[in-house]
Amino acid sequence: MDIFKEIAAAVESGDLDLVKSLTEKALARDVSAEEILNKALVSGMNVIGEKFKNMEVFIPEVLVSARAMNGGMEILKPLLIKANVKFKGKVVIGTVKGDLHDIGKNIVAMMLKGAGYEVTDLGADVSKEKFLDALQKESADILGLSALLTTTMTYMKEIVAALGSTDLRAKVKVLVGGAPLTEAYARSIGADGYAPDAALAVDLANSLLGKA
Ligand code: B1M
Repeated sequence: MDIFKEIAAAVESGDLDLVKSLTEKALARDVSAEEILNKALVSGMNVIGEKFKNMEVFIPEVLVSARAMNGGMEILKPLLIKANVKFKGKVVIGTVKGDLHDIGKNIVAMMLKGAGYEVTDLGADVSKEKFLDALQKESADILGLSALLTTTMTYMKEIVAALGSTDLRAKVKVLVGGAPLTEAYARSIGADGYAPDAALAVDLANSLLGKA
């Protein structure tokens, strides 16, 4: 098996130590960080994303694979930054103000990273001011909003409205999700898209930015 397939398989099986050691091994063989990212880490995570979509694996497996992929990413990150590797796009994500539920949002953030996005995760209980600051600072392409409570999902409307009053709105696509949300609700608040789960959030991000 070539080293890319070995790393991808280790991501799939969620073996963090193996992902890290194989990533180091590939770098020692002068394989570029970009190739390891795309042909191994992202490719392994894509397989998990597809399996999750098809209900062949479930949230615990996705989390374990994402953690393993992140282990490899941590090793590659300084090299990717140095090499000025192009990410697919920049995402600012968070759970909205008043809401502490962050498990689903964390999965979405990890899957987006796994798919080649640069992700700034603002955590939970995030105000509109904090989202707008981060979008400006990061020159982000996508704003990802998560909410798990019927009482906090309404705050998304305020965030989209606040964004709409700035020049940023022309560039930033708004992607929303969380158990109480629906496509119709997303449309009613002026979001660009709604995803019911993390794998579909990646598909939607790709289609909003016109990426493969
Ligand atoms: Co709370 N809680 N909780 N809770 N909690 C729910 C959401 C609830 C449905 C339970 C219930 O009553 N049956 C209910 C909400 C009811 C409602 O609003 N109608 C509820 C409540 C009421 C509360 C409190 C108010 C309870 C209290 O204190 N009286 C309180 C509120 C605290 C607050 O936020 N201010 C509270 C607290 C908590 C804990 C802190 C104990 C804990 C959260 C821990 C944490 O997240 N760090 C917790 C938990 C764990 C839950 C349940 C059990 C599980 C939520 C979860 O993590 N699901 C939940 C009941 C349930 O759902 N069965 C419940 C797994 C996760 C992977 O799924 O988050 O849906 P989910 O994410 C999915 C998709 O939605 C989507 O992709 C993810 C992965 O596939 N998605 C996105 C999510 N974000 C996305 C963003 C996207 C795209 C897709 O684009 C950006």
